[in-house]
Amino acid sequence: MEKLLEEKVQSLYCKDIDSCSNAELYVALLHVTKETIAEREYNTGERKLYYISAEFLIGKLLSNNLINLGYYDEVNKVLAKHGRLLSDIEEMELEPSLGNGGLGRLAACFLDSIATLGLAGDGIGLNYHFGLFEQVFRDNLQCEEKNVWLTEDSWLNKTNVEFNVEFGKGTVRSKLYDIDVTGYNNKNNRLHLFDIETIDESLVHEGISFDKNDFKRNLTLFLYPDDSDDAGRLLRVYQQYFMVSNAAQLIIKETKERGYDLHDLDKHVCVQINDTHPSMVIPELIRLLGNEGIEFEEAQAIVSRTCAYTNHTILAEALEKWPLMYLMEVCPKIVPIIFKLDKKIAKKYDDEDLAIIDKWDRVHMAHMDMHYGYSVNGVASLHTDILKKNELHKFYEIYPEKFNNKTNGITFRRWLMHANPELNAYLASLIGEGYKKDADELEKLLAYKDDKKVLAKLEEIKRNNKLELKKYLKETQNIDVNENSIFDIQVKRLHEYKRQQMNALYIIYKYLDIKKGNKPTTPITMIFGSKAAPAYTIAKDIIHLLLCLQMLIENDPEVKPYLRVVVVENYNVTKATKLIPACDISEQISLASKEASGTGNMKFMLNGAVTIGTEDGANVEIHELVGEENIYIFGEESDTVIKHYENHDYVSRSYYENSEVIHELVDFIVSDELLAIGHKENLERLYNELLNKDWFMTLLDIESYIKCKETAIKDYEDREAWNKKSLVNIAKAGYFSSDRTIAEYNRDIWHLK
Ligand code: 26V
Repeated sequence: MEKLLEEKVQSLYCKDIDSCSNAELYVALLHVTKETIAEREYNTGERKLYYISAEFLIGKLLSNNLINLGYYDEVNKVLAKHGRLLSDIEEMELEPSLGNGGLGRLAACFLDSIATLGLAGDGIGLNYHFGLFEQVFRDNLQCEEKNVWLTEDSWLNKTNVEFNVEFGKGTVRSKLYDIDVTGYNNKNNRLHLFDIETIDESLVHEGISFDKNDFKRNLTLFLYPDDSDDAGRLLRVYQQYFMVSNAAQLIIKETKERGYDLHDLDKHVCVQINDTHPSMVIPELIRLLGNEGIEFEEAQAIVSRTCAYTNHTILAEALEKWPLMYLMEVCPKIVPIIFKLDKKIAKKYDDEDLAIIDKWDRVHMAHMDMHYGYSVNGVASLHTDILKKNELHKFYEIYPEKFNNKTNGITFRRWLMHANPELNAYLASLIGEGYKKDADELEKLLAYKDDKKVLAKLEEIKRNNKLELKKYLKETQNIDVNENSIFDIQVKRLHEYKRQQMNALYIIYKYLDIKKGNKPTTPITMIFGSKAAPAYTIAKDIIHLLLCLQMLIENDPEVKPYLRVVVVENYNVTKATKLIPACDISEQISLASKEASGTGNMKFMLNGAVTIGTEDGANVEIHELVGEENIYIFGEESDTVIKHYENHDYVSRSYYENSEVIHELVDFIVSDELLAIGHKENLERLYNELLNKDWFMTLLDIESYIKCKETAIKDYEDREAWNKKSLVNIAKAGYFSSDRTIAEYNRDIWHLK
């Protein structure tokens, strides 16, 4: 590697390594790594998977590719010889933000595991030029800016593949860019990102605003543009049809090139539909098979044996239903096919709840997937149970054999080996390298659960990671945190169901308690990171409250030594890799039944954080694995919550009126102290929301949450006992390797050889 790098900097800049800037070294390393990747083979197989997803939150790729190629340690050494750090060079890489959160990051972890397991499987998505917005705080409010990530030197490879995509109002020419996906000690796959030839970045004016009507120039500018107005929603349909039409054309082209008969498509191709964004691939594939001379009934049967659907949410508002009018404008050619698919169902089942097109002429994308795909899976055991029992019960009754669970996972290459090199090295020295290929081997760590030396070492590693984070927060946000405090972290998208507002109420509780003279033995640092959708008003108000609390405490010398609030700006994959290894308490406090799985919960556990959480999503499985004494569970369970919704009997105001504590905490949102810092309009709106709506039942669980968190904080004082909990969490995290998840997808759904 040293020689390759020396030659590269020579040829690019006529310099030696020592005289290169970090930016130059990054570009040189990018080229060397890409060339090394190009020397490896691609996975092939009788049957090939296409994982279609509107989001692939891949994060920076340099370190991960080096890990997967087996050059990570070597490159670190070479750079160290020249007095340089790979972590500094990595700072030069721009992070693509091609995803919103969990769903997109899951797709990225899956690509890593698919390649690592040696399976032939490519991703298909869109090449958003600015991805998800960059979050900037101004005046304690979230503002949005475009996120630039495309530069001349990048991981994208140009290809010669181009297709026509016909919309109702004209045809666009697509262009395909590929990013190679490296398997860990294995061959490569590809991430295919489609773009349009006529894209025009100059359409973007201030922040993230742009002309939403000109689809020939704006189609791939942003990920999920603001869907609070019709133009935004319509553009989303344009993006979706563009994605699946390209996907279907690519699948047919490659299948022919591989020498197979399209009548046998399902024997050689398998399509995983990641949430409903790519659902139109079903009618589009049927249409294209029709063009190839296969009549409708047969084409439909072939496609139904090819496509499988993953559901990622039970939130009704997140299940896509597109007005037929939109589809007629965007993709008129598949509308007759959707009609036919709907008619077949209507003939068989006289039940509006099962219809594809409802009486308001809305097309239910998930219904199309369930009727015309061969597999429907949820993403955690509780989630799949709720789908079967409640949300999708009628579909489960007619297609019980299609339903299955695939509990999510995360790639340990990024979330342990890259994010936490010190822990990774220590684990390898204790239990050998085996866990890197077989994550279950992490359980070998349990043999050391009473070993004082090991427990002390885990504590030392955690402290070093806190010091690293402290340095980073100082450099990036000029905030000085106390490395000897408890790091309590909630990082995830901002949504009311995730209940960051409940955590904010805890901060208020603690603040007032300290003011009363009850000082915590160990100081607490509450860290948040989250983006709110630009049009999601209450979510933005919650960010405002957190920023106001941060400011209130920063300016209060009485409280500051004991309690701090840090709101990290622009939370993304890069920041996650710095935050997660430094965490003591992992906040997973969604309203039970609402978080399909969560994957941050798994990343924290793997890095030795102890979870405080509800019995929701994959928390339930974490709880089962680590046992009662190694997790802090609170709050009402999903059955109770679901009943509250069914009976419409949750009234937040009565909790407020019946509890002095709750009363005091909620009132503080509009106290003189906070109004002096924040905006009346935002704080009052949030206050009223909690009192009059509180759709996600914050006040139902707040008291049990406070009690539980106080117990956790008290338990932290016995450091050895705490370190033991941390050890058990690491040891039991093996189940959440995405290698396990992908092996299950392959065993039960894909059947790739
Ligand atoms: C989408 C929307 C769109 C409209 C308004 C509100 C709303 C709320 C949530 C969503 C989520 C869409 C799907 C999604 O991202 N699901 C996440 O998938 C992760 C990977 O399976 C999983 O870990 C998370 O629990 C789940 O929320």
